[in-house]
Order: sequence, then C-alpha cells, then structure tokens
Amino acid sequence: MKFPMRIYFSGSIRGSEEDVKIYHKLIAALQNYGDVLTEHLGRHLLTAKGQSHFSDKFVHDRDIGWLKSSDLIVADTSIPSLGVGYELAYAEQLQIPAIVLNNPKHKNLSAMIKGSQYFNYHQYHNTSEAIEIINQEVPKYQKQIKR
Ligand code: 6K6
Repeated sequence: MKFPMRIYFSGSIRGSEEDVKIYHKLIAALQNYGDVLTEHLGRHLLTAKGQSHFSDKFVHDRDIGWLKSSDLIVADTSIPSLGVGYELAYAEQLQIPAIVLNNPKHKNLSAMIKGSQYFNYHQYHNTSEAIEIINQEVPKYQKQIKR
C-alpha cells in the first residue's frame, strides 16, 4: 500500500504574518503531493501575534513531533523568522529533505540558510513562480519514500 507523503510546511508566524495568503496558496499546491501537517499556517486563524489557546510548550512539542515524522520540509524563508530557522536546522540535523523557497523582496536571507549545501534552495519572485518550483521539485522526493 502506498502512503501519502508527509510534508511539513514552515513559514513565519511571530516573525510576521504578512505572507499568510501566499502560504495558503503554497500549501494548496503541496496538498497535491501529500498531507501537509502544518496546513493551519495558511489559514487566517492566526491572531496578530501568533497567539492561540495552546501554550508555547504545546506548540513546540507538537510541531517538533510533526517535523520528526515528516518526509519533506518546505520552508518559505522570505520573512525572517526564528521559528523557521530553528525548524530548518532541526531538519538538517535529522537529515529530513528540505526545500527552501525565498522571495528576496523583504530581506537578504541569512547566510546560515543560503550558505548551507544541505537545503534545496530556490529563489522566487511571485507566487506562481513558487508553485512552479513546488511542482518541479516535490515529485523528486515522492519517489524516495519507502514507507
Ligand atoms: C497561532 C495560531 C494558532 O496557533 C498559534 C500558536 N503558534 C504557533 N502555532 C503553530 N506553529 C507555530 C507557532 N509558532 C511557531 N510555530 C512554528 O514555527 C511553525 O511551524 C512555523 O513554521 C514557525 C514560525 O515561527 P515564528 O518564530 O515566526 O513564530
């Protein structure tokens, strides 16, 4: 039996939620390839400062659990976010494949991400370009799943 790919989408929350509409579209594109564990990031449920009725410890432990169980992480690094950087470093440590999508409109991306040979890094300039990258890159990882 073939199991759906488990994809962890990572994007800024407390860094800034400015790009939530873009995340929504990227998540919809990723859902063509598998289950997106963090699909809530693309919803407009998030309050202004990334607060919820869950404690920070709950959010951290739940998200790390999802990350550990994922086959692929796709991170939008366009808005600098400590959480996204933390998740990418965690993925590299665990050798979970990671695609980094970066729109240079906001800031120059940290050398710690851009300079790492581990990440499958792509720059994009608009949402359709980011979706094209997803459609081109994600199927490559689908073939690697051995579950
Ligand atoms: C807000 C709305 C619903 O729940 C919340 C609470 N906050 C978070 N919920 C879910 N994931 C979170 C939350 N805060 C951070 N993260 C994780 O870190 C996500 O997986 C994002 O990829 C990343 C964002 O980090 P910051 O530093 O921009 O907040």
